[in-house]
Amino acid sequence: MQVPSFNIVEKLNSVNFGYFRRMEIVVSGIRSTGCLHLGNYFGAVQNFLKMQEDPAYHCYFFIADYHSLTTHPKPEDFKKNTRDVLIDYLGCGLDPEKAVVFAQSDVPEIPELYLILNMLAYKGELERVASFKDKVRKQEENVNAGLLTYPVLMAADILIHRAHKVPVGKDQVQHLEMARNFGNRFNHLYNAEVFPEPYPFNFTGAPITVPGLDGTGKMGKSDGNGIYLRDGADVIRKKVMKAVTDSGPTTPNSEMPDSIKNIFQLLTLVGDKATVDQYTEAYNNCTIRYGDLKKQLAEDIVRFTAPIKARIEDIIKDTDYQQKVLRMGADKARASASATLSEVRRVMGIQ
Ligand code: AQP
Repeated sequence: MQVPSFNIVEKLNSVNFGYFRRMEIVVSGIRSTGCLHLGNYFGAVQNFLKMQEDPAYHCYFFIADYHSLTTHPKPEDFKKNTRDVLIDYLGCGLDPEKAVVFAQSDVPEIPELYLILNMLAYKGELERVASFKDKVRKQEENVNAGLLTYPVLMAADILIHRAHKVPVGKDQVQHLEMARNFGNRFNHLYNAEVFPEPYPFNFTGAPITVPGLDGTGKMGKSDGNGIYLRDGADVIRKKVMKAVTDSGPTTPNSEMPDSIKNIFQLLTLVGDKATVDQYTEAYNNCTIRYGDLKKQLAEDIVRFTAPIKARIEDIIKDTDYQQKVLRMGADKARASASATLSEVRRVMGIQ
């Protein structure tokens, strides 16, 4: 593992942001393939909110709208999709005065770095990526090169700001390992310490996966199992009441099946400890009623998302503010990105 010494990191950061010297750079983004759900919130955004408040970090949070092109959105939807993620970010509490909030498509330095990193990424390793294999299974009629090189574009997103920490859910950990590989290969090939190694970050320790309630694994936009921050109370109640369960435990302290674990995991995220303990005890002594558990979970989700939803509704109306945030973010992101790209071009002999 090649970890740049503090002096190098300090020097690199001081190239971009003299006054942010000693801060760690944080970068993360969410694809504009739909509004944000609880998986995006607890896997990623919750950490963004804490990191933007922490003086140890200088944060870049972006809308990964180029990443959405793998599924060919209609031109008339492209900008709206970008705005939807922006609005949800702001509704969650991202503060453009504390973090750089920007759209990926406003920073042309990212695709240039992507092109360069593509020369260091090998077909075999890209084909082995779990998310690629998953997409090949799910959309076999559209296995385009953008899908294959998704981890390279993600590496460019991260390396362009020379990030140290990347708050992401568990599904992105493999991509991040590739970003480290590409950055290290670049440093090695050009005998230059341009890129520090970026690592996944989660305040709770290890990156998490928020499950869906259909018993099939992670909550996802394209899996049709999302509970969205914008969902109204009735929609949330309906979705939760449909959660997959079984006939209930018959022996005390029995192992929970995955579908029940998923309900408890969500309850742990949105509810209080006493409630989780109460239902765990009821499960363990076989008195649990899943209908009550689901009602509790639904009400806790409604309570949790209501203030976010209210802010989203206000921000939706304020298109000038949205525009202003994107413009300000683009300026700041480009300042950082162009400093990195100049260094990249210089060490490669391009300029
Ligand atoms: N279920 C999840 N649990 C924890 N973290 C999650 N993330 C997404 N779903 C979960 C995290 O959210 C960030 C954005 O990821 P993304 O842009 O790749 O979102 P996504 O993959 O579009 O989410 P979906 O909902 O799964 O979309 P589809 O279905 O289109 O692929 C990342 O940090 C991710 O870890």
